[in-house]
Amino acid sequence: MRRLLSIASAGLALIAGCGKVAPPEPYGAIPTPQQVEWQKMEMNMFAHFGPNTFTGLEWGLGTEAEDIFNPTELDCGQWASIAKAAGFKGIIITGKHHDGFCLWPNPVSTHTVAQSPWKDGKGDVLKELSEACEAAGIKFGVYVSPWDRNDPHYGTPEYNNVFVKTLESVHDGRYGEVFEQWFDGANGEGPNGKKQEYDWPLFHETVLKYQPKAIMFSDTGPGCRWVGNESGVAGKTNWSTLNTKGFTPGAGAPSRESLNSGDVHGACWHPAETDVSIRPGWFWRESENDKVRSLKNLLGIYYTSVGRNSLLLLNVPPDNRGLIHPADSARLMEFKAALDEIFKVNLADGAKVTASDCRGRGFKPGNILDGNFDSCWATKDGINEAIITFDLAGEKTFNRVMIQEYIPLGQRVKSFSIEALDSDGQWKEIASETTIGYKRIIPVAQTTTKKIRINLDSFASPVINGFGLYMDNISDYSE
Ligand code: FUL
Repeated sequence: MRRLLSIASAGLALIAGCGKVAPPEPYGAIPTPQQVEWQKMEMNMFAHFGPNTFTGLEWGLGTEAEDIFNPTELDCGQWASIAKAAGFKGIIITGKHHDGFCLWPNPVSTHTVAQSPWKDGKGDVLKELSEACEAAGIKFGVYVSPWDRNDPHYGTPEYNNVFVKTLESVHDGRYGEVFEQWFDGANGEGPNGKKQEYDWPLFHETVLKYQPKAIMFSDTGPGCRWVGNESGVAGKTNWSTLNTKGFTPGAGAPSRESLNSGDVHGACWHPAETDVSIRPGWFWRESENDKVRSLKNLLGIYYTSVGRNSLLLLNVPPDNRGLIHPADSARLMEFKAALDEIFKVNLADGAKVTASDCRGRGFKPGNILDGNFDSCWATKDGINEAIITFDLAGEKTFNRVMIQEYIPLGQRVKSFSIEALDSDGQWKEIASETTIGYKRIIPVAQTTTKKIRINLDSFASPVINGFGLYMDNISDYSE
């Protein structure tokens, strides 16, 4: 019997030997499955809305009377359908900004929609927006500012408990799943002139207790990190890894450079989120209706955020009626139409893909073009430098090159260059870059060629799962 069993297991081993080879070991810090899903969202909408929408301030004082909040035509269904049509996968709303006013009836505050005349104090913006997002098939997220210029407890240890209760009333399930909690690091003075010592571990623990899948944004994650500026520009070198030991959000944050570029070999997977407003301010004001970013400006931001291994969080602030103003929605539709047009045809489709090395069955170079996120090309262990060649289906003309690393196994490529075969049969370098990550889109000079190749230098076997060549006739963006 024992002999039979060992023959059977030898047979199984043989069959296994003919199967797919094992994937490379993960390298360095790696994302959680939620972080991978979050990164795939690529573009989300930010919605700054609250008393400032009615006063024109950027930072409310906290002393605004509650009756200032009275949108006449609030329609979260309109926000959600515009966001969806614009290609955003989720909306993050300022449930509470620094002025402390809560867009939901927060039971531990007396400075909320419940004290406002809007819907006779029976309204709840978070409820309306979460339901509208669900109906539109996009995700719902919140910004809840720890800095509070209204709460009388702010500046005392008790405030941390009040803030925990505030978080609980957003995250306990009454608004369904919250995909992202946005923690602003701002830590100014409260009504009594004191600053607060935030209990970050307690805040994080509270969110995760109710929303274990939520991504938490701050200068130090733990889900994703601030990109270090509010102008829409991630670093050309952009590691999704960051060292956070000894740092805190806000005044104790890592340097802006670190936030912008991440840290090579950083201990934590904290990918960059690029938050930027479509208008000069974060909140809507009448005087800025004619200052909405141009289409070309938005496309530039797309390249410097999504195109640089970052998620784009574009702020589109609803107006004082509670609607997205036509100036913003029209621009968003132009933006979406332009992205659709630019990325409609992948000129690399149909190419014959070869590589200087292949890990084996299951990792063939052709996987790069199959459109499946989870199928990729990789080299054998120990082969960290490699060349992938795309023999295009005829001569193609393009000015954008897109490449993707399979991030569930970490961010592995440290540098790469792109070469195109010129009409004399010589390889000519058209780009030389550092990091790739989830997605990199490189603007290159307009190039016409039959063959293109990527030279990769990696910390461990490179693992590539996407590649594209595109012609952008709209943005004229270059670096
Ligand atoms: C900043 C805030 O102070 C701004 O008002 C805005 O909310 C921006 C997104 O984050 O830190």
